[in-house]
Amino acid sequence: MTTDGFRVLDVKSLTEYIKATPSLASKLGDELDNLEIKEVGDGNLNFVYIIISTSGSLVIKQAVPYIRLIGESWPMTKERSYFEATALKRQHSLSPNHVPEIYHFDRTMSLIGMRYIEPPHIILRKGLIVGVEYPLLAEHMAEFMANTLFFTSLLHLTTTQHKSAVAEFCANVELCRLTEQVVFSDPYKISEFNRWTSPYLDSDAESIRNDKILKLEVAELKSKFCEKAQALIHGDLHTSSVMVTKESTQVIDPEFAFYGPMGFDIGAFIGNLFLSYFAQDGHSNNANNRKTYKAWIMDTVANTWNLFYKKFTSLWDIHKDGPGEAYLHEIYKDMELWSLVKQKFMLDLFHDSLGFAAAKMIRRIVGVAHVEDFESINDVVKRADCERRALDFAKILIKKRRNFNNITDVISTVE
Ligand code: ADP
Ligand code: SR1
Ligand code: MG
Ligand code: MG
Repeated sequence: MTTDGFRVLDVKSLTEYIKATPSLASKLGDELDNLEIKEVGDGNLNFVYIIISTSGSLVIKQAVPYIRLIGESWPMTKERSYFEATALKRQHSLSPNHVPEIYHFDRTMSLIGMRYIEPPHIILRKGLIVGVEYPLLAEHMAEFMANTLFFTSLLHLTTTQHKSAVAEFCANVELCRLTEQVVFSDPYKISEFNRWTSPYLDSDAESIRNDKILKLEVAELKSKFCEKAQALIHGDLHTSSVMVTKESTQVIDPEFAFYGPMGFDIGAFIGNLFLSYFAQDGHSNNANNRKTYKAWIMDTVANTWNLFYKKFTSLWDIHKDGPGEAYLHEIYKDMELWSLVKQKFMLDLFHDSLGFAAAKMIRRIVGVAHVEDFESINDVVKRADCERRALDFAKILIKKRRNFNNITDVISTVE
């Protein structure tokens, strides 16, 4: 027990905790004698337990005061749990079909109780590695992003509402600083935390550190990440933050949430689909060359952006004379001007999304935290080839992003 009342729970103490917490016990039908408890945390930061009784189930997620992937040598505030709980509640209210319900939050214990997203749901990244198609993924992710980003932005909020929400999430400083470091800084300098498929990518990593134009573009993206409080973003929307079946899509793990640039979420998701695309050649074999699957991934990238565009602009149209203070109806009601405003906003957002997508790709290949898409390719030469192609594409994407006017042109470049 620490002086602040926090203690790390284990299977035994978790049972006692649940017994003493009516909001959790009731989700298990108050059948607490033979609980099945399993720690399943495979993420980088926290501990996650699945708890099943004869009449119910739930998930408990507890933050510890360090980064699990690294260990106690890299301390990290456990207050991240507060921001995760607050964001989960807000996102669940805005996109109830795609965000699990929260049952309980204990700030002292940095502990969240939430819905168990039951099998056959699996982590999307794992489905992409084995080559499963998810026909509704793009539609669902577009809906999640359109709802959570539109309704928390100045397109829907007054500046007073927006400022107070920005202020609350401003305190998620340590998690933002972690992203600033591992996404926008470390990959571009020598850092003890960086790693890559060495020696095959040694010169690729070095050329990233020496690429002046690339570093100029990354500085612009970093400044947007730090300064553009556009909407409540998830902040870590990669393919391991999404659980799926063919019919259902659930977004988890928003502990990095804060008011930041919308393109950071769209880019994280699309960038991780690109990573999966480039990893496919490492998973192909004689029985399946993954060609059809790669085409499906590219369709999903295109559909995600196009459906997001449609849903987001349609929310904007519906609420054009609502409380949002960014573009007051009185000033922008002229049809031609209204159309120009939307076109410009969406094109800027598209370019931001492409830039962030590329930055997120680069960090996963030469930074501290890698992705299973590549790590599970056992043949290192093959893996390095896949990673190099992904890096080369990401560099083009960052540098040339403003030349793209639509997602089809981006996909032609990938292919
Ligand atoms: P971290 O913040 O450490 O990355 P995550 O929230 O991503 O933790 O959770 C880690 C793992 O726990 C996920 O990959 C998933 O397998 C499992 N998990 C997390 N939340 C749930 C949930 N609500 N239902 C089912 N499994 C979950
Ligand atoms: C030490 S960096 C750990 C990474 O894992 C999280 O999921 C975030 O992506 C973070 O950058
Ligand atoms: Mg996670
Ligand atoms: Mg997390």
